[in-house]
Amino acid sequence: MSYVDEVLERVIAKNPAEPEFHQAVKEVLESLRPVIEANEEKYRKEALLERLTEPDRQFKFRVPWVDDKGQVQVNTGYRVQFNNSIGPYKGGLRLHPSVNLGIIKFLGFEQIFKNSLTGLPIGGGKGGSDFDPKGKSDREVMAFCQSFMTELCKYIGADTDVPAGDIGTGAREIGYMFGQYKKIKSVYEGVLTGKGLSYGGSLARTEATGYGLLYLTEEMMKCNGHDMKDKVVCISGSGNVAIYATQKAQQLGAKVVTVSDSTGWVYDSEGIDVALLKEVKEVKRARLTEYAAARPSAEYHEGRGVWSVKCDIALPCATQNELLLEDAKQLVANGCIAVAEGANMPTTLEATEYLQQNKVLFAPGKAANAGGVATSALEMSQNSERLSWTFEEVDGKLKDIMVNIFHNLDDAAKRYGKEGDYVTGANIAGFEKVAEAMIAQGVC
Ligand code: NDP
Ligand code: 2IT
Repeated sequence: MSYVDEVLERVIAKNPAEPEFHQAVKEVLESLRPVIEANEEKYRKEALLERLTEPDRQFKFRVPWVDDKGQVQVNTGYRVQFNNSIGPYKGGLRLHPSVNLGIIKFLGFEQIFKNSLTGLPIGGGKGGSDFDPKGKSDREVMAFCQSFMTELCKYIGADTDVPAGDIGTGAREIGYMFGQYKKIKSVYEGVLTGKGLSYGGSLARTEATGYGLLYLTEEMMKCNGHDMKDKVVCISGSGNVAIYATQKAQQLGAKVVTVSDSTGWVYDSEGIDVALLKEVKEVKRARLTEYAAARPSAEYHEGRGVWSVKCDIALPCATQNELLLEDAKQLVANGCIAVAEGANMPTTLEATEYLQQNKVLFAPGKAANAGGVATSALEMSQNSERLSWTFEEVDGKLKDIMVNIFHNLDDAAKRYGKEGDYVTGANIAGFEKVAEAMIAQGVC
């Protein structure tokens, strides 16, 4: 049996009931086959893939907090420190009722390669909880965040492990967590990124994932003979990534006609009104029905359906496995040119394969959404030198990083005879640096 197949079998057997983790490992290892085969003896002897697929360590802990009625609630917290061979663990904290260990492991595993692709010194980690911030008062969210950080603070630090936002964790949650870390540890350090601007946050971090997604998409389009002007774009999600992807797509001359949330989606024939979307989602924390009610050109639909709308570019920006094979078929039938993943693993393996077979340009999340964590690393740099850079400076660096990522994965794909296969390119380019560092550092 090939080394890749052996390790895949072992991962599935050792990590039962973690389908998202299996899916993420399968995608990476399958596309690394040419590199692994070229170095099989060495990598086997080093047990490189066994080490890469086993987290350095993982924490699971109780998070008790008191709700507004005086009732004690209990959630489960997680932090998986996956691989720190190229820098301190870095990755977000997801707060969503669906969170379990397998989901955090898939996200942490993806983060290793994503962070490597940024070219910055950051390792891979991820955390979160099954706490649902939706419908909770600010006080309840604060109570949860303080309890969560009371335990998490034992394992993190500015040079050890630096968490940030993800689904359900935005500026409010990061603020409460930072306050609690500082209170317990008595250290003022850049232990979290995505902080508010008044206490060490970086300009452009809020926009970074969505903006970065468009910088990479624009470069991919350009290198394949297309531009962004007047392109019709379908976006899913209506959170941090979706909002700023919409904004940048419009700045580049495209027209974004959809956004969605977990209950429904909006089609806006005039193009999404970003100011209204921000008001509904960032200020009121309301449902998309409120957007549709305030906008005559918008239709609201219950359930899923974003990928049925005819578009040139599709940008899934909500969550994992939200773009299925049937959606991929619909996109191809509608003449879609490009799909770029703002979310982590939003496209299933079958859907990705179908899109690639049908010549749709496909940018995987670990490359396309790396702008968020890259700008987090820029926030860490600013915290270390106790300075803050201008919006233009950070945004300029972000754009350079995203353009570089695209060319690195394009070159890696070409080196292995897989021109245009950006999934393979991203996995190879991300893996090479981590593998080299792991081998150089010996058995650890
Ligand atoms: P937010 O919490 O700000 O927004 C998430 C959006 O996705 C909301 O519109 C939410 O709808 C929707 N959503 C979440 N879960 C589901 C679900 N199970 N089914 C349907 N819709 C869902 O998160 P972000 O925008 O930060 O994150 C979106 C994606 O981007 C995630 O995959 C995340 O891992 C990834 N990402 C985020 C980065 C960042 O910097 N924030 C960086 C890189 C990747 P509702 O409000 O109804 O729940
Ligand atoms: O998935 C991701 O890259 C993030 N949620 C951002 C992580 C970070 O450390 O900024």
